[in-house]
Amino acid sequence: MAGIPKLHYFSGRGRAETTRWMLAINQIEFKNVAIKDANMLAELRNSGKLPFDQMPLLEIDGSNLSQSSAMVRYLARRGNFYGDNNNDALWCDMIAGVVADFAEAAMQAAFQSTRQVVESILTERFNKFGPCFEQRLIDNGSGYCAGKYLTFADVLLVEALNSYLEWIPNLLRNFPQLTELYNRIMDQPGIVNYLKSAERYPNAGSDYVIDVARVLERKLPAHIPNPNRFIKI
Ligand SMILES: N[C@@H](CCC(=O)N[C@@H](CS)C(=O)NCC(=O)O)C(=O)O
Repeated sequence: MAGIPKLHYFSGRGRAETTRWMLAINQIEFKNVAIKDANMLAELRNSGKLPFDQMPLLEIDGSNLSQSSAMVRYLARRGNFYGDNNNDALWCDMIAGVVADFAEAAMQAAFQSTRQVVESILTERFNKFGPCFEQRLIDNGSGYCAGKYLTFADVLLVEALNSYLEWIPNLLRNFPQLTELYNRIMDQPGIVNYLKSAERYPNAGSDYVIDVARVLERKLPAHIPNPNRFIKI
């Protein structure tokens, strides 16, 4: 028996969050394993479970999965969230690619110096990509990004929008198709349950940034006091 899937990562959303949403849409129960310091990371590195020496790590179905994009696609195939044919799959992959570009700014938000900086970066990214996402939904005509049904592309897009909305709540006011998609995905039972569960981390703040620096023994952004505190000398 493989047991309940385990997701090893820092104590936050970061690059593990898309996998959590894909576990959620599949209604697969899972546990976060929070890596809290350099010793825990060293132990994980020595376990032989990280083929590329990176987190996140997803232990599922007796395998150790690396690379969040591979985890997402594994879970998309497992739950039939990859469309009906090659063309749907191509659109899923194209949208997953652009959503990764779009989502990066929200993932980096906690590392920025002020709220104004974050809002200005996110607004610029949304102004670039938001109209393309809206147009894609109009062109596809099914209410979803790719093919006729819900796919992992929809889940990734809504996960990214959810992060943006935490900073800019009225972001979607002139985007009716995106709003409809957003509400539809947010109403999925697995997503509803995940978002109110103990496995959902809050929007990252400076605590998360400090956590990451402590685990990786890296420099903090200059605006955080004592930025070299975790560097070994
Ligand atoms: N493309 C990878 C990126 C993985 C990645 O950069 N992981 C970072 C933490 S977010 C890491 O493990 N850094 C430590 C290291 O590379 O030594 C993914 O999405 O899984």
